[in-house]
Amino acid sequence: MQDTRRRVLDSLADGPVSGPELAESLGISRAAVWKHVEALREAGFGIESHGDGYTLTDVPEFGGAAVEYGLEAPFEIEYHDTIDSTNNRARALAKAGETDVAVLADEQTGARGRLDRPWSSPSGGIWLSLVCRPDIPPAQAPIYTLAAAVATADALSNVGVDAGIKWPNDVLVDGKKLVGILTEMEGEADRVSWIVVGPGINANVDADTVPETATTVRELVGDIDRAELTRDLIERFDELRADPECVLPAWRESALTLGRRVRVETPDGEIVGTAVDVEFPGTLVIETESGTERVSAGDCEHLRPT
Ligand code: BT5
Repeated sequence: MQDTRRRVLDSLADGPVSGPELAESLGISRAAVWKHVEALREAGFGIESHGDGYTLTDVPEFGGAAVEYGLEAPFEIEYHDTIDSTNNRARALAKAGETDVAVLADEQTGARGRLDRPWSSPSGGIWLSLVCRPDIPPAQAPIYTLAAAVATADALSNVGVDAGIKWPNDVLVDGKKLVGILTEMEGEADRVSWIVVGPGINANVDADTVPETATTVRELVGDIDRAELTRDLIERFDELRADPECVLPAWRESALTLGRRVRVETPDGEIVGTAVDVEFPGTLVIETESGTERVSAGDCEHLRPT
C-alpha cells in the first residue's frame, strides 16, 4: 500500500478524525484525503463519516489491502481473486526486476507443485508467492524453503493448528498435507538473481476439494482470518530471512522427519535409513546400513519403524 494511504488508514483507525485535521497532519490537500478515503472504501474498508470526522468501522476479510493493513514487513501485496499460478506471476515480476512482492490469490486455476505436479487450489485458500533477491549463492537457496516452512508452521500455531514439517517442505497434521511449498530461482554460478518461495495453505476450503492425502484448516479448526494468518507468515518469513542462522534450530523444533526411518528418492537413486539431522542450508543427514548419507533434494517418505 502506498505510504500516504497507509498513514491515512492508521489515522482513521485511531479516529474519529476530520478531513482538515488529516490533511494538516499528513501535509496533503483535503482533496487528496478524500481520494485516499474513497480508494480505501473501494478496497473494502468500512469508513463512516459523521460530524466529528471519519471513523474506520470495518476491515476487509481478505485481499491485498486486508493483508497490508498492519503488516510489519517490507512486502507489497499483489492480490488476485483468481490467477493461474501465483508462482508464475511472481516469476514474471522477478524477471522484470521486482523484489519483496507477495503475490496472493484466493483461487488458482493452474497451480504447480514440484516437478510440475498439479496443485489443487480452490477458492478460500492462501496461495502465496514471495519474490526475494537475496545476496547468496544458489546452493544456499534451500534455506529459503525451510524458512517458509517454519514461518507457515509458526503462523498456523497462532490459530491453534499444531502442524509439523516433513523434510524438506511439507507441513503436515496427523500425517496429512496441509501446506506445500514450491521454490523456484534463477541465478549465476555464484549469486542468486531471484528466488520465488511459494507456500500454498489449504485454509478455508472443504476437505473434499483437496486430495485424500490432504487436510484443511477448515477441517481441523474451522475457518480462520486468512489476512491475519498471511500477515503472520510473511512477518515470520521476513524475520528468518534476515537471520538465516535461526532457521535450522526453528526447523528442528517443528520437524517430523528427524529420528524417523525414511526413504528418499533422489535424482541419483533411493536412500533408506534413519534421518538424524538437518544441516545448513537444508541438507538431510541419513544414517544408512552402509554409512552416513547427505541429501540436498528429493521426495521423502516416512517409513514405519522396523
Ligand atoms: C508441493 O509440491 O507440495 C508444492 C506445492 C506448492 C503450491 C503453491 S500454491 C502457491 C504457489 N503457486 C503455485 O503454482 N504453487 C505454489 P509436491 O511436493 O510436488 O506435492 C504435489 C502433490 O501434492 C500432488 O501430486 C498431490 O498429490 C498433492 N496435492 C495436490 N494438491 C494438494 C493440496 N491442495 N493439498 C495437499 N496436497 C495436494
